[in-house]
Parts: sequence; structure tokens; C-alpha cells
Amino acid sequence: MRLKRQLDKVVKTRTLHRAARAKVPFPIVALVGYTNAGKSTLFNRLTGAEVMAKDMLFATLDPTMRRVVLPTGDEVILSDTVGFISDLPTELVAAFRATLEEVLDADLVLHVRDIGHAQTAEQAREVETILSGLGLPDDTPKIEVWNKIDTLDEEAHEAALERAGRTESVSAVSAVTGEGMEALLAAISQALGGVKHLETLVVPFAAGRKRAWLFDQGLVEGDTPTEEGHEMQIRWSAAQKARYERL
Ligand SMILES: Nc1nc2c(ncn2[C@@H]2O[C@H](COP(=O)(O)OP(=O)(O)O)[C@@H](O)[C@H]2O)c(=O)[nH]1
Ligand SMILES: [Mg+2]
Repeated sequence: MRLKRQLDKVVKTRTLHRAARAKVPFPIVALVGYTNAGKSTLFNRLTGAEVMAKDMLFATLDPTMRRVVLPTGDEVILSDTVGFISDLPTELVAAFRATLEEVLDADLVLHVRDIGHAQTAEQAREVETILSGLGLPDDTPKIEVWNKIDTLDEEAHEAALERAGRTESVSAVSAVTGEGMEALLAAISQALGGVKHLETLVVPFAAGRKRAWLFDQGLVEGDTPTEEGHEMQIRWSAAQKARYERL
């Protein structure tokens, strides 16, 4: 009974998080992958412990969700995921399903693989099966992150890097040594280039030309005059936002 109550609480908290998260004005990047693939290690490397203190809102909202500023200046929310385990006890299925379902909100999915594991192919298939079982839309952009390349022998290590170099949807990294992180961040920016997110701007009355550009581009979802200017709901990609800022 106690376990059941705790699980109900987990599910309820997750639901609240989802509601809060829906308002986050940044693309969401979800880490998925087999148990022990290195998701949490990669999450910590990409976000860095110091981000936690600077970003208390997200830190308190959910410790598995943190802001990352990409080298391009784009901001994303990186979300760690637990629960990619086969043969869960029945009582745990509901709680883990709730955490897994957060993946459905993602604009980009990073499928983290332990590329040095003897069963890496089987593990990847199992994760793909879970994702399609959850109903992840087929057109959700995905990057396969071949993690733990530091555990490969020299030849396999080179082969992994070479393959990643010529395959847009594959990155080869080591979350432990940091190798491949820059290329991974660039791949994330590239994959998110076309993803649109909703943002609220206050456009000063003097910036009529910029406001007209937003309408011309068909980006406006709401427009309310306030004392400071026009409060506008804009749905745009990082590239469109960058263009607006250069106007
Ligand atoms: N050698 C090596 N070990 C790694 C790497 N990434 C993660 N690990 C180790 O793999 C284990 C599982 O990592 P964890 O991040 O907890 O995996 P998760 O279950 O997917 O979150 C830990 O012992 C990590 O230190 C890596 O790139 N190289
Ligand atoms: Mg983990």
C-alpha cells in the first residue's frame, strides 16, 4: 500500500511537471536509451553541475530537466529519462510509463547507446520498440548517440568516428572523456534548426517594422497591446528568431 501511494505521488508530480513544461519556451531534447547506456552521465556532462545553481527554476521543478545553451546561442531543455528497463514489476509500470511519456513532448530525441556493449544492437532494437509502443511520432527528429567510444579498440574507435562523420543522424562520443561533445552539440543545433517554439515578446511601439515582419512571416499567434508595447505570442524557429534579432 505504501508503495502504491508513493507511485501515485510520482505519477501526479510528473503530470504537474508536464503541465509546467508545456509552457517552456525552448525546444525539449530528450535522452533515451537502454539502462546503463550512459544517459545520466551524458546529461551531467552536457549540462554541467554549475547550471543547477544558475537555473533554480528548472532545478526545483524537476532535477532531470536542465537548460543547455548550445554554441549557436540557442537554448534547449535537456531531459534525462529513466525507465528503459525490460521486465519491470507490474506495480512500477505505471510510474515509469509516466516518465517515458515525457519523451512524447520532445522536439528531438537523443538515443544514447553503449556502442561497446556486446548486445548493443539488441538493446537499440528494444529501445526503438518501446518508443514506437509509446506512440512517438515517426517524424520526431532523432540522433543516435554512440556513447562509450573510449571502451572500443583503436580500429573500432576510428570506424565509429568515421561513420558518425558521414552520417547526419549519428554522433560518436564518450560521456566520460568528453570526446565528441562539440560535434554532438552542433548536431543538436542542426537537427533543431527547423523546430518551432512558442515565445512571448513585448515589442515596443517604436518597433513597428519588426512587428510588421513578424506578421509578414506568419509567425504571430497572439497580439495584445500593453503599456510597454505589443505583447506578442510568436511561434518560430531559432533561425527565424535570429533573423528577427538582426532586423
Ligand atoms: N567508459 C565509459 N563509461 C561510461 C560512459 N558513459 C557512462 N559510463 C558509465 O556507465 C555506467 C552507466 O551510466 P549512467 O549514466 O548511469 O547510465 P544510464 O542508466 O543510461 O543513465 C556508469 O558506470 C558510467 O560511469 C562512457 O562514455 N565511457
Ligand atoms: Mg540514468
